[in-house]
Amino acid sequence: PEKPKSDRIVMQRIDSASATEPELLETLKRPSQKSPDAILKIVTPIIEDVRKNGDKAVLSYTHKFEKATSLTSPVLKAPFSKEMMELPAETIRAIDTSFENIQKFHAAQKDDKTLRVETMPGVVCSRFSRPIERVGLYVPGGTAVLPSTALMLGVPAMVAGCSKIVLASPPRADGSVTPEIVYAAHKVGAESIVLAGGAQAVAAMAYGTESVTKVDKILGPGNQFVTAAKMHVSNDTNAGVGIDMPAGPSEVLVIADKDANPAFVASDLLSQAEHGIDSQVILIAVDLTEQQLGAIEDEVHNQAIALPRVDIVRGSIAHSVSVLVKTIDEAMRISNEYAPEHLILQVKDAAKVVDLVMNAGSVFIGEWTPESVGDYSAGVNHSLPTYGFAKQYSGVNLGSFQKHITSSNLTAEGLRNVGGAVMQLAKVEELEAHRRAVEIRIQHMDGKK
Ligand code: HSO
Ligand code: ZN
Repeated sequence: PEKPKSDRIVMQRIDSASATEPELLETLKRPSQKSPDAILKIVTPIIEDVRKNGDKAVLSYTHKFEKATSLTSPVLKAPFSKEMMELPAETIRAIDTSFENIQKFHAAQKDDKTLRVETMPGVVCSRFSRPIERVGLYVPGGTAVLPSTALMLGVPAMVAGCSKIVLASPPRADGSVTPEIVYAAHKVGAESIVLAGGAQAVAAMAYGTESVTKVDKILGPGNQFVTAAKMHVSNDTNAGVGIDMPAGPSEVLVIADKDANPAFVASDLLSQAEHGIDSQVILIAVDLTEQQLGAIEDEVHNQAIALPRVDIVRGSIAHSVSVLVKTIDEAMRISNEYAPEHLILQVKDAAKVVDLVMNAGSVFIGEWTPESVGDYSAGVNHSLPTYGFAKQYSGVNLGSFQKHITSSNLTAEGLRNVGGAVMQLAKVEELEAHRRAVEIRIQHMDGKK
């Protein structure tokens, strides 16, 4: 029997031809997050507690929030036992295949050849990269287990050559970690798994405890508490810890024209919608007839009601939108303004449209490229900028685990060539010691002692 209309899982529509620009932007607004101040009020005392009381504090939060009351240590050290990573052969194969593809793609991002430029005769500037030594990788718990996130963070860390890889993930109520995550940790050569989630896990890795290794950078997605904690510790100059990027709820923007298969389009929208009720999915329909758009909407509804996570989907579809536009240029203008974490191009000559992409975390090109291949196994990273941060941030990549160090190396001739400019600017800035550091050497060359 037909479902009553009100039960229909359908995205709100907006027609760019009749809507004003502010109206359009208003509909494309991300679902609002809790006020950062409110969240900070909750996480700050937790962070302080862990900083002061170390393991004891971490354990007490894990007992309380994860109900893992049997845990006596917040850390599982490598080597991990075989029993902890017992998995069906097909899961092992899937993790291995994904691991290899992610490894290949991130290894190709290596730039370990030193970049060397002689800017003037005798003035050589170089740049080389070094791994960040100790990294902390946060793998969220919550409504889904995410071994894929352990791979997306761990594999590039391993490829970059980070010497200490620490994973953190909230344990299950029995105190254990899902075997998939342990196996991923084992494959990337993690030294330990911190059995904690939330702000307490972030604080433990930022400051270190009796048993948790202090790290230099914390990466990985998480809820608002994790994100607030990452921001807080990265602002504490005494912690000396960096973070990857601010994180918000997940999102996808699909651009579809009349060549697109409605069932494929719907399946991509729903893959993102099932992540969480705060996820947002946007469809930009390029010059579709009422019938074509209706076909996509029917697919969204029909596929959604068959999903185990249909209730989550209902939540996210409620703040999701279909935007009707006439041309691909208009679609891309809106997409670039929205700056989606994932951009899916289900349009004619999709590969050419990539030239128009200015802001996006990762692009999925053509009808045979669902987002899920990138989420798991193609080789690209799935830890991407959300909430519009694709305008200024890149997703996690090899460079996220490296520093670039520069060097200069001058000959006497080089110093003569560039010294005049240096001395003049030092004079302008009235920094006399700077000026003399050049002058003293030039006098020395000239034999004036
Ligand atoms: N789509 C998510 C990543 C993920 N999907 C993990 C499945 N597992 C990132 O936005
Ligand atoms: Zn996903």
